[in-house]
Parts: sequence; structure tokens; C-alpha cells
Amino acid sequence: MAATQRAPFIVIEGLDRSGKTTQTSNLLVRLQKDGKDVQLIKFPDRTTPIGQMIDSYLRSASELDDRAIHLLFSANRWELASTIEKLLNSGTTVICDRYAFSGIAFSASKVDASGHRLLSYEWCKSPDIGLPKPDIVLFLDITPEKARERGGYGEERYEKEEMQRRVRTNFEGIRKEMMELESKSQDHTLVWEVIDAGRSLEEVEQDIWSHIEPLYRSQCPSLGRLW
Ligand code: T5A
Ligand code: NA
Repeated sequence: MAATQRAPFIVIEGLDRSGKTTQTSNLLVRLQKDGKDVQLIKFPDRTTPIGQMIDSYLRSASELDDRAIHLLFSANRWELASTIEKLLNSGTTVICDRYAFSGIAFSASKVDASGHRLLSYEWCKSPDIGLPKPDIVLFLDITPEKARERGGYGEERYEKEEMQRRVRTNFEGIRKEMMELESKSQDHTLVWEVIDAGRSLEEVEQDIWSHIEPLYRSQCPSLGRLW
């Protein structure tokens, strides 16, 4: 009997209101229709005890030290890291709605009253070192202006336009660093695609699909780790 092939690890990242949850759900349905075993995981996973603390913080129902909340976001991923690895190695595709890249991009965007960065990029990155490495990151890019026009913007803690601008810049920095590291990496290569998420739902969905379908045409190499 042939050994089970590792399934693709897909991450959808992006700014708030870029359509991640809409698109990850659509992708899940599309892959299922295609006969694939697939599981969707959303970060933060607000259902675990750690996730409930994160949820309370995001809704401003509680206050936490900036470092403490950063570590909780990371711990929330580590809670599921071995599950993700098992799923992938048993042939189930994993789609993540946000991952470690959000963790860095948002925390490193926090500033004090005079606009100085509170947490360094390197510090923000360190707790996520060693997490399973995705095969592909689809970054849903949208201008803060366009995001604002979509329902619900402004309800949660980080949904402020200035913050979102810094987050967008940080994601671009992460992409550049990732691409440089990947060119030297011994592991499987992470592909990072920037998707214009300001278009119609259907156009964005089609663009995403055009990057996902080819993942199933070749064999996935053994799973790498982040950074
Ligand atoms: N965070 C997260 C950290 O600080 N550190 C971390 O480590 C992690 C993982 C919550 C916050 O936590 C931060 C980042 C966030 O600030 P979340 O739970 O993912 O993260 O946030 P949500 O509020 O659930 O999701 P978003 O606000 O980011 O929205 P989505 O999922 O990007 O967008 P979606 O699909 O819900 O769509 C938003 C609206 O736009 C419409 C939808 O119908 C919906 O009304 N829409 C479109 N309209 C027009 N055209 C399109 N193409 C559209 N696509 C969607
Ligand atoms: Na979402």
C-alpha cells in the first residue's frame, strides 16, 4: 500500500475586512466538492480557554499587557500545532484563516502616545519560531479606505485606520523577509501571493483558486518549520 501523501497547508492572511473568513469558507466548500479531505482552522481560535482571553481583549472587555496578549496569540497557535501537523501528514488539507504572520504584523504595529513602536519585530517573531510552515500564503490586500466601506469596521480593538496602515506596511516587510529566507531555505518553499481583495467576491475567489489548484498536481515535500 502506498504511504499517505502529505496534504497542502494553506494560509489566508490579510488586513481586517479584506474578506478572509468569506474566502476561506468558499475555498473549503470548493475543495470538499473536489473530493478533498480538508479542515478549516481560524486564528485566533476563540473557543479555547486561551482564545476566550484573546476574545475578551479584542472586544476591549479586558486589558492585558502588550507582551502578554502577544504571547497568548502565539500560544493559541501552539495549542493547535500538533493537530495541524497530524492532519497534514494524514492527507487532510489544512486552511488557516490568519496565522503567525498576523501575530507579528499586528503586535509590531502597536505604538505609544508619541508614535514609537512598543514591541520590536524580532521580539514579536520569536514565539512563533518552529510552527509548521505553510506551503502557500495568500495575502488579501485591501486599502484601509476600501476596508472601511465593508460592514462592521471599527468594532474591535485594532480596527482603526492608522493601525491598519502600519499593519499593511508590516505585512509587506514580512513578505520581503520571507522571500529572501525562502531563496536560501533547505525546507520546502513557502509561496507568498498578494491578492487584490478590493475586487468582487467572485474575482477574488477565482484568483485564489488559480493558486490552489496547482498545489494538488505535485507531491508535497515533508513539512518544514517557520523561520
Ligand atoms: N490578531 C490576530 C492579532 O493581533 N494577532 C494574531 O496573532 C491574530 C491571529 C481579530 C483580530 O485579531 C488580530 C487581528 C484582528 O484585528 P479575526 O478574528 O480574524 O482577528 O478578525 P475578524 O473580525 O473575524 O475578521 P476580519 O475583520 O479580519 O474580516 P475578514 O475575515 O477579513 O472579512 P470577512 O470575510 O468577514 O468580510 C468582511 C465584510 O466584507 C464583506 C463581507 O460580506 C463582510 O460583510 N466582503 C466583501 N464585500 C465586497 N466585496 C468583497 N470582495 C467582499 N469580501 C468580503
Ligand atoms: Na475574519
